Amino acid sequence: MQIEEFNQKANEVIEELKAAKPKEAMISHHDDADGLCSAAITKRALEREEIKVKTFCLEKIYTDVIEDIHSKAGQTIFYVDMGSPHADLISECNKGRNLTIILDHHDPKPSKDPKVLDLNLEHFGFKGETDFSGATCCYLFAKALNNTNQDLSHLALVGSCEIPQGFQGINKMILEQALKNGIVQQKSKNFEITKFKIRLHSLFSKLQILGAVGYYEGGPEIGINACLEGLSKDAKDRVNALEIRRKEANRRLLGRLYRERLKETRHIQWFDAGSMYAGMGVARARYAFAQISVLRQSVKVE
Ligand SMILES: [Mn+2]
Repeated sequence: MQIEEFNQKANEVIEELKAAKPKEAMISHHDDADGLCSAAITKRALEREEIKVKTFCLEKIYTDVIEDIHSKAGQTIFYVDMGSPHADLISECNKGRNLTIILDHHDPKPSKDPKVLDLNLEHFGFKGETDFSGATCCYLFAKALNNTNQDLSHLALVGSCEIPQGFQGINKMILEQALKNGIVQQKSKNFEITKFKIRLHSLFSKLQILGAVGYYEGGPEIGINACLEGLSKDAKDRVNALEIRRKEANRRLLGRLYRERLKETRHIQWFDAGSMYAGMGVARARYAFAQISVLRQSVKVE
């Protein structure tokens, strides 16, 4: 079975991790809901092993950031919901200096450094577009590390809400187990996280806003905390404020778009959003493009 091959490889990685006896680890994670869930699962799992954790949110992989992270030696570094497509670059920067563990679902490049270990389930025959998310990969790693981490299964499911086809393959198994353990409950057509009384998709959409729109103002940390402790009143207020700001920026963008039309070259159509999305991280561009593609179906996103 493919999943057994994953578990075997995960156990080897866990042995390396335990042999390194790290006091602390760094988790680099993506800024969307899946990235936040991935970071939350990995953080809690490592803290349960008495490893202190620093999280580091990235909207994408920047070469100079990777070079900087790996310039030091003797660290324990995780890349979650990111890293696989850059396993070659990470290997080049690492040069055997740091134990680096990748838990991701994006199309992987091969690692060239024996200290850069990629547990992407694509290496075991699963499809990262439909069968599992970054959070699923983190969850399976966490469960292999310690079975008590099964109580984090809701986060694998929240992160997997980014998969349009729903819970399939490994995710379907995780959902069934989570229902059996009472971690989630069926509420008509939806699933609710039992201890937080919030639907999986509802937490997902709030995390999308916290991570991407709130990127420069502590949104990712608030989101990770909400994954582990539930959504506090403060976190809810923050989501609402960010959502209002995002809608306002989109409204202004659409207004200008109608007035100025898209500029066109042969292959791309583009529009300068100026500073309308200032302070929101690269999410601004994604939201802008998403809006534009609704308007103009012919526009290519990114
Ligand atoms: Mn993802």
